[in-house]
Amino acid sequence: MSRTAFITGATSGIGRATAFAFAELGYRLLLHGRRQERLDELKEKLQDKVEVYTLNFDVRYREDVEEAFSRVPESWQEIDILVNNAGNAHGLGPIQENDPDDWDAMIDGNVKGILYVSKLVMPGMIARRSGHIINISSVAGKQTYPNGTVYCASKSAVESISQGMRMDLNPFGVKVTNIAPGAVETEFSLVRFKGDDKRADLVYQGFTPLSAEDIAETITFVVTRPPHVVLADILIFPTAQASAMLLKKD
Ligand code: NDP
Ligand code: 8X3
Repeated sequence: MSRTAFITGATSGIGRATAFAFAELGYRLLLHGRRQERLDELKEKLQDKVEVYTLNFDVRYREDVEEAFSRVPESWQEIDILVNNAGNAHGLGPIQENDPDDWDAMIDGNVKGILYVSKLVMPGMIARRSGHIINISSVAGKQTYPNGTVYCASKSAVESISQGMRMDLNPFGVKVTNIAPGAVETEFSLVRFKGDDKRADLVYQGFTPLSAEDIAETITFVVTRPPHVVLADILIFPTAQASAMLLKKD
């Protein structure tokens, strides 16, 4: 049977591009998101190539995650590759002015979401003594920037989770890769700025940002290394970027 990959947040951006890239590799795809019409569209587009099963839940709610996963047919529960990608930033501003609802969305979505999903997938990987978990962190997890405190904190937590997971899963031969992108043009900024598309577009003006496909290509490289090789931690920038804050714009 082909290998099975579970991608969270496959309805947009990096997750969606990774679904297409993994279809080229012939993986069976367990694709997740909250926007059902996008999941249906993905299934429609990819199912001629590979088997697709879609899952709709909000990663912030443990019971919903568990309930949705319990309904996944047994044949789909043997997951070889988990891409913990679902996540977003909500708001950009000084911490003293932040909306606490945005904190909840980021801490619950970006941190607890990874834990809840991984908790369900890790036992199978441990039992089979194989598997690969890829956590999508960010440069924001390595360098905090002003006005992004809580998003940065949430991605900093992802960095720690990746390190800890790698150690805890090491006895079982399960690989863990942390990928920390810089600026990637997706719906990320549209979500961060709550639908303000003009403000979102400005983020990517004056330089060539990474595309979702650039990250998908990186993930493809990561999962196609030989069994004895794991890429532990990858920081990937557009050429115009040198740090979380330093971007050479025209
Ligand atoms: P997008 O907004 O394009 O995609 C985010 C995806 O995550 C969507 O599929 C969305 O699906 C899903 N998602 C978000 N929150 C939840 C939730 N609570 N429950 C379930 N699904 C959720 O952004 P990107 O592709 O850019 O983001 C993907 C990952 O990459 C994120 O973790 C982000 O932090 C990280 N990243 C992005 C960078 C960038 O510059 N774009 C740079 C560094 C890291 P739906 O709305 O259908 O649920
Ligand atoms: C997304 C990149 O720099 O906007 O994680 O935080 S950044």
